[in-house]
Amino acid sequence: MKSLSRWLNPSVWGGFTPSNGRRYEVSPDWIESFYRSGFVVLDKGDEPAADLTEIEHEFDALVTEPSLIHHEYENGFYTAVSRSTVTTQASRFPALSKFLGDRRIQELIRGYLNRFYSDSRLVDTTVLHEQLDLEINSRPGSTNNSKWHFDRMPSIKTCLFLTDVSHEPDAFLVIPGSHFVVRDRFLNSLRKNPDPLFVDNFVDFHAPVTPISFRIRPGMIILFDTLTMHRGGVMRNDRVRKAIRTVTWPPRLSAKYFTWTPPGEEVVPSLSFTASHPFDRTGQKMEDPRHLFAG
Ligand SMILES: O=C(O)CCC(=O)C(=O)O
Ligand SMILES: [Fe+2]
Repeated sequence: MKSLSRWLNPSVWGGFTPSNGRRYEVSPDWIESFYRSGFVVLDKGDEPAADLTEIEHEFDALVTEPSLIHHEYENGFYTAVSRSTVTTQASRFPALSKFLGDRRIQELIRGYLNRFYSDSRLVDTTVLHEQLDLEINSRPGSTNNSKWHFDRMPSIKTCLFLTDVSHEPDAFLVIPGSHFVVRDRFLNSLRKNPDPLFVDNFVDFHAPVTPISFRIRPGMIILFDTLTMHRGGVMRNDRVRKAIRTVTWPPRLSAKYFTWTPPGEEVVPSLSFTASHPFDRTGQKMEDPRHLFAG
């Protein structure tokens, strides 16, 4: 890899944009950078994080909401919420609804997906931010996702960090361009078994790699293609890390999604790795036929 700086396209971003008509242009450069690296960063810079306090209150209400299912891990707590739970109660969750309605983020996701589908109607009808994963880590040690991996359910995740984890040097890491390497492997696996839950997605590298490690400030947003190799950091102390990750599933798992056009310059890293799935898959099954490989 020549230089890391060409992967980074941090864009100063001034808060959520109202969805009521004002037109937002997302620069084609951002989408190109997203396509080539597998992620894009929206950094608020030093601006006061106006909406963040509100979002954190709404986050706290959802993670203690008795009607939702909460999961507790060794070093974390996690609640999955559907988009409609938030948007049908927009008066209870106004700040989260505004975040979900942010035009610039929506255009980035659609612009990105359009690079992988020739029929834009598929992308136009995709439900953006269909699920929200709310996670709290509060103890030192590994989080639930601290090993290098790519996700078995391909998606675009929009991560919004609510608390200051800039003191954690490795709060979140990605390997730029690795999504192109993973796409080929993924497609080969799906051709043998159309169920993505059987893809081996934890990665052991045979040689050192050069990841990007983010210094994460509150309000920072990282969008990433979950086929990009990534991992959460290891918490060094007991300060709280609160993060929202929205999940946008691609419209259809077809070969089209996994075959890519070369980005025009040498941006695909050479990665030598073995993939495995070191956890028990008994009882796991696709709930939704959309997520099965359609060939
Ligand atoms: O930030 C993290 O903990 C990693 C999250 C992750 O692996 C994921 O959301 O797919
Ligand atoms: Fe992941």
